[in-house]
Amino acid sequence: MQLNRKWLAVLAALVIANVALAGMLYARLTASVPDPLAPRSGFKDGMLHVPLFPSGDPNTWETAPSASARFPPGYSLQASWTAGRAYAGWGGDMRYWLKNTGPNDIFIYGIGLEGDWGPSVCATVGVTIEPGQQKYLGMLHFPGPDAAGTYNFTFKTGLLAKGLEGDILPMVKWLDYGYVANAMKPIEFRPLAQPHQFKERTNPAYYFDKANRLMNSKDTAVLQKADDMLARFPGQYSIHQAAAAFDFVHSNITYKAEPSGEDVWQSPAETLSLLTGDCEDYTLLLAAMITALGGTTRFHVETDHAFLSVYVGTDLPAATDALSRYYNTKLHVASFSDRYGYWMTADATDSGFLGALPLGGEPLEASGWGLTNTTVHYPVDLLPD
Ligand SMILES: [Ca+2]
Repeated sequence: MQLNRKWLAVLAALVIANVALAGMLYARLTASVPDPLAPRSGFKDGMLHVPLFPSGDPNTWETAPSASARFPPGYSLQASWTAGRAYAGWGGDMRYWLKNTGPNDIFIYGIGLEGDWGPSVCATVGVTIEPGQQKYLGMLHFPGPDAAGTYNFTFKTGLLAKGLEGDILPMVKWLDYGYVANAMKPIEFRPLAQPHQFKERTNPAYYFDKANRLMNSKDTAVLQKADDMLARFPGQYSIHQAAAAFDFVHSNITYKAEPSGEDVWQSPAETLSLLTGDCEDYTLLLAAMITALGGTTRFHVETDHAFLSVYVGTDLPAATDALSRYYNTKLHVASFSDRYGYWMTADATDSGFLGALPLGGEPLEASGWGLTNTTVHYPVDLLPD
């Protein structure tokens, strides 16, 4: 009996101690887990930098040889291209490469696209392609039809071919073949979308802290890459430099999906050394390069995706025109706007150019565009470090 009472007392003491401990733990847990979506204060006036919008053509094309041949030397070409998502009422874009599969040098002075839905767009270029070589010729942006559906287009190439003429003293002569067309190809234009509801929070603590901690624009490897952009586009921070940074990340980083359930964010330096990554890694690297060049960017979190936007100030038409000169084609761009001005979308993981619709962004039936495949949108200001 005595023993039982003793045990009961011990048990009671243990229960009390447990309850007290649980209470302390609860108090500690609730006190130390702040709301991960609590807003951080982001940009302040004077922190943002507008890029320059150079008025010149930043592309350096070769001069076309004069055409004086009397006999056709012959040529053989193989075209390849990548196309972005195309929408009725908005348009689409294609990047274009050409391989010289014949025995003679060729010179390409123009590329064009003709669609059976109406438009005909072309761009002046100047590129020599030797036998066996493949070269990038640039991008064409084209308007879309009014109605969604499958249409056909023809790619056109303005070309000269080189040959030798004369028996005793053979001379190099070029023949102008004009614009030659390849076979008709199908292209699908998607319909305009309906607006979509999602939760929006600006600068939520969890993402703000993580993205700002990792985005280091002072890293040596990042600065070196930024210097490469500056060598090609010297001078003050310009939209051409931002586009060159976009093109670098878009073309040189290989997409590597993470095992399901994992979500490791690489620093820009890590991504530069691995040359692989997924969406947030592409986004942080591009952010660091543009910040190193002197620009201002914002990180956008969606349900299963992340992309960047680049601050371009208040004159969106001037920004679009300068960017169109860089890409050598008249662009249709997507942007966000806020009290500071416009933020051009920059989804280097998924889109073909700076200003293209990001993954999950679609043109809307009413007007403009919107995010249509996400339940959240968290814009995160990336403060210069
Ligand atoms: Ca990752």
